[in-house]
This record gives sequence, structure tokens and C-alpha cells, in this order.
Amino acid sequence: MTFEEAHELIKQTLPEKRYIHTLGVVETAERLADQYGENIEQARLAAMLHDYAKYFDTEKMRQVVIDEGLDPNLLQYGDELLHAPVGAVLLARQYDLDPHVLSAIRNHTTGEPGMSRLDQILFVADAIEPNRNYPGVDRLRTEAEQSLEAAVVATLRQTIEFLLKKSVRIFPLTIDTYNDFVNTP
Ligand code: DGI
Ligand code: FE
Ligand code: FE
Ligand code: FE
Repeated sequence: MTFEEAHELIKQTLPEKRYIHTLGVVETAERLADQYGENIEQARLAAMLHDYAKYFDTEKMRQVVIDEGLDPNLLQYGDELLHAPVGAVLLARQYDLDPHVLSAIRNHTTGEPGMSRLDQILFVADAIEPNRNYPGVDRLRTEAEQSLEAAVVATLRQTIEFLLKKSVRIFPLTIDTYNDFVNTP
């Protein structure tokens, strides 16, 4: 799938606000890929497609988790977790996409221990794109200019703090990713 095909698909699939967020992620992922020497075309494509399933029907996404044998724990936490792994599976079924691109889409909400540099770029870009506006986002932007890994840890910390404040369940993979990065010397 080319970037332009992905762009067309996303323009048709997502509502205006989410489409604008997506363009911000594309621009940010491209900049980070350039800065950290990763594949710019893969970063742009993963960013364009990352929220493909964001507004898909929750019941249908839960069914995809069951039918495709995805981690059944996904059904026991917030439904916000579904769109990343389900989006990756649905895109892989319909289009020819590089596994590196699919991996970044799949783990963009929680991260994953041992995630690739491309995965990290999408994970951070999603959190700091120019349309994001939450307390602490500017600190994350500064962090991302200095170290990609430090920005991943800072993004996970902010996500976990946000979840704690909301008193919602924290998906174990989010914690596993945090521990993995903090343990890395
Ligand atoms: O899709 P976006 O809004 O661009 O961003 P995202 O894919 O990072 O999703 C963020 C949402 O996911 C936000 O509502 C918090 C939720 N989330 C992230 N990690 C966890 C989580 N929800 C639960 N219950 N547990 C998690 O570990
Ligand atoms: Fe998302
Ligand atoms: Fe995110
Ligand atoms: Fe997003």
C-alpha cells in the first residue's frame, strides 16, 4: 500500500478531528525518523494508518480479538486498547503492508517490551503531535528532541499517571513496556 492510498483511505474513514490528529502524527513521525535515522517512508505510512480502527464498532472489534486469537486480556481492560491491535489485523487482511509498519500500528497505544525504533517513533509521535494539548506535553516534546528512549519512558509515565488519576485498569503490557525501558541501562 502506498502512502497516497493510505491517505485516501484514512481521509474517508476518520472524522475531521481524528484526521487532523493523524496528519500531525505523520509530520512528527517523519521528523523523528529523520532525526533518529529510521526509515522515513515506513514512519509516514505507519503514522497515517495508526488510528484506522479508532471508531470501529466496539463489539465488532471485540469479535476480531476472539476470531483472530489476539491476547484475550484485551477484552478485560478499556475498549480504547482495541483499535491498535485490531486495526493492524484488519489492515493486514486487506492490504499488502510491511511487517515493520504493522508492528508500529499494533503496539502504538501500549508499547511493547523490546519494541523497535520505528515502533518507538510512532508511539512518541502519537503523544506529542502539534495538535496534542495536555499538561506536560511540552516537556515530552523537549525530551523527544534529546533522546527517543527517554521520550518513550516519559510518555509511558504520563500515560500511567493519567490512567491512575482516572482510576481505570492499567493493561499489563503498558507496565511491562515501562519496566523494560526503565531497566535498559
Ligand atoms: O488513539 P489516540 O487517542 O491517538 O492515542 P492512543 O492510541 O495512545 O490511545 C490513548 C487511549 O488509550 C487513552 O484513552 C488511554 C488509553 N490507554 C492507554 N493505555 C492504557 C489505556 N487504557 C487502559 N485501560 N489501560 C492502559 O494501559
Ligand atoms: Fe491510537
Ligand atoms: Fe499513544
Ligand atoms: Fe493517535
